[in-house]
Amino acid sequence: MVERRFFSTCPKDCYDTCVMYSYVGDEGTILKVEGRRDHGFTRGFLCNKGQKILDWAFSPERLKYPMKRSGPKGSGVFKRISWDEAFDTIVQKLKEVMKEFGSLSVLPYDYAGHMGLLSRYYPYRFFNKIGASQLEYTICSETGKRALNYHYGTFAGMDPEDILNSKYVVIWGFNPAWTSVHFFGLIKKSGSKVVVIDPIKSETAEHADLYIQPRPGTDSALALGIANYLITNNLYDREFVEKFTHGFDNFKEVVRKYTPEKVSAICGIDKDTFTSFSEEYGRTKPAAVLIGLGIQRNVNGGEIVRSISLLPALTGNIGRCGGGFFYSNSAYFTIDYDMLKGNKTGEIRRKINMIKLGEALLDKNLNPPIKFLFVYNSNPAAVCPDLNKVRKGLSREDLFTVVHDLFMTDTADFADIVLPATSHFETFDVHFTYCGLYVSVNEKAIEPIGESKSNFEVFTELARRMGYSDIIEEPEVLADKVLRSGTGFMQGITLKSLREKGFLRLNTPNVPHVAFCDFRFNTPSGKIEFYSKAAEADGLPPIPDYTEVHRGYPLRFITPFHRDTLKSQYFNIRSIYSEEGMVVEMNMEDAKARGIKDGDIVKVYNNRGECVMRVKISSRVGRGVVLSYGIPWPKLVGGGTPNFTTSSTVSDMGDGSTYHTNYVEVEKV
Ligand SMILES: Nc1nc2c(c(=O)[nH]1)N[C@H]1C(S)=C(S)[C@@H](COP(=O)(O)OP(=O)(O)OC[C@H]3O[C@@H](n4cnc5c(=O)[nH]c(N)nc54)[C@H](O)[C@@H]3O)O[C@H]1N2
Ligand SMILES: Nc1nc2c(c(=O)[nH]1)N[C@H]1C(S)=C(S)[C@@H](COP(=O)(O)OP(=O)(O)OC[C@H]3O[C@@H](n4cnc5c(=O)[nH]c(N)nc54)[C@H](O)[C@@H]3O)O[C@H]1N2
Ligand SMILES: [Mo]
Repeated sequence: MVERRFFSTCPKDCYDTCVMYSYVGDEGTILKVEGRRDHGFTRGFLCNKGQKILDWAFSPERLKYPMKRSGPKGSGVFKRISWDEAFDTIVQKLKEVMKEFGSLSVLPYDYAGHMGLLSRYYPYRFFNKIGASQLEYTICSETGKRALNYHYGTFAGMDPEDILNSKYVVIWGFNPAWTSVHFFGLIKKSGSKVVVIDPIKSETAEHADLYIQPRPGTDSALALGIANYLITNNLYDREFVEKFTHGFDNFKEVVRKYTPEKVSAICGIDKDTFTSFSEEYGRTKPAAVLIGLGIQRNVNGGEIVRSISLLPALTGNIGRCGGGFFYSNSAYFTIDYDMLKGNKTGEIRRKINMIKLGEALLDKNLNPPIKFLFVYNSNPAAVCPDLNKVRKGLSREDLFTVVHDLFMTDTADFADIVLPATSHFETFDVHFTYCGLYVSVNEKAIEPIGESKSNFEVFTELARRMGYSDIIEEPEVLADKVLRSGTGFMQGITLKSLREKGFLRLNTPNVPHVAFCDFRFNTPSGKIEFYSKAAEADGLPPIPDYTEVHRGYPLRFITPFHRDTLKSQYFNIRSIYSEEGMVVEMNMEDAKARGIKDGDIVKVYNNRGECVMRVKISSRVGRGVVLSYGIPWPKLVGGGTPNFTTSSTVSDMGDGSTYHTNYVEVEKV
């Protein structure tokens, strides 16, 4: 048998973006995938989901042909149609809606189902061309990005490979043992002392040298308290602060009130643990602070990230090998996104915040109303907060919905037209990451399964039928053009150079890259700003401070990611996700107080909705906190999922999601 080998990249929305080979046999099927050992960050190791990616790509449940609705909205009853009929229907309906209600009545709804540059951004050309409403991408990381920008002028931080040079690593509201296994591997390999700060004793925390369990949402007080301790005890880097920062004296005034006693009372942390940790952090260099994406999904998530981010500046860990902060590194990949997305200079159209999809669909005063929804790369009927509203909105008979996906998701059940999507094995793309500093290519290895089409093909054909030939390009030509538009560390990367090895490291001055090694900061003062005028201009305190969050129900419900699933993906693949039903973890005292025993079936509820789950009595959570991992498909679990209870309230900056600021009650059923 002849095997052919192709460059492949995992397209999932994960920090690691594994670079691999796919092997194709005689019959044109993928025989296996293999992680690339020569890749500096992912190093040949694949996570459980990556090892079983073929079970996902070749699942018998893959959608194989277009369908149109033949039952009531949301019933999931469809009948097969041809692509020709599907495209005709979409184009006709689009023209009709645009004529009657205007282009703003069209809303694309997408996120990160496929992270390839073309799969993700080329469709924007189409929606920019027609002048549709714009979706605000607030669901994941926006809050923290805004927060870091205020103080550093960017959110890009440490190269994960630089962690090998660290002596002390503080992992704050981040669970890399599950969500970034390669980064976690490097942290362990570094041999540095690891501290984990998280209200959940996560898998990452299980591996820590020191675990600190604050009350959820109180991290600002903790960080400002550490700052106060370091200043009071002369453990901060005075020289660095004088040379490279702005507003220190004002900062010092604000943090004064966060004495060890006060921090202990607010955060529920033992005073001695607090002081010995602060002491050790101040004395050990270089020290890294890894800020999770999970931690900022809170109503005060921006203030939390701002407060934490100032610690590396105070201790002079910035611009130093093995020191600094890490959050998301997507900002290192500087290309001409406007060209790729077809953005028109200066044009701002109506924006719809993606976490408020339910409200937007149900808003009687929205003018024009949303009449046409095109969903691709996303599964809002599972991943959005406040799902009762979302599902009610999607049920509107006067809303025309197209869903392009590989599977019949809950969202697809609400569609008028369902389109089958290809997996990455069936399409070409180019990938960046938000962690490791690499660009990689994903070659098309096999022909599409059934009649499925890639995002690129769908939007090319739609553009053709609408007469928008000016936005159409050949995928490889566009990919090369996009790479060549690169500036900074992207310079010199072309499709040809990328295809020689399948991946390339960014052209950073050092390997690993030392963030801020030039000590230049893209802020108004050119320094790290303890005091941010930009924040002030946005109506925020110029110096971060702690704010207490109002609670409606007694228990805080935290719903982070599961090891074996990827957001809502893989819940339908039994070989990858095999848990029976949903589990809510609860502290013994909280359970006792409610007459609940291990294994009981309970209802977790608030005024927005409910979900029925099995209780696991667990020491992973402290009093007042309940936990459930993963974002399952509602139709696969029945009885509701956590997102029926989560809130669409926006965060303090960037209008981001606030999944973890969610108060509930739990009751035996
Ligand atoms: N296996 C797997 N990996 C994934 C994903 C997946 O679904 N599965 N999803 C990917 C995506 S889209 C993302 S955005 C990243 C997210 O990556 P992470 O940020 O690691 O993931 P989360 O699980 O959302 O949250 C991390 C931690 O934040 C904590 N947290 C919540 N609120 C607070 C708080 O107030 N204070 C503190 N200190 N901690 C808090 C939670 O308890 C949780 O342990 O992971 C990516 N990787
Ligand atoms: N409770 C709770 N909910 C959360 C979060 C949380 O922490 N807690 N985190 C939030 C976060 S961080 C995120 S990023 C969002 C995730 O939001 P999404 O990005 O919407 O999540 P996915 O579950 O990955 O859904 C992507 C869909 O795209 C499909 N898809 C995959 N590849 C392709 C392709 O090539 N083409 C097309 N057309 N479709 C494709 C997949 O099959 C899948 O159904 O969820 C959020 N929801
Ligand atoms: Mo995310």
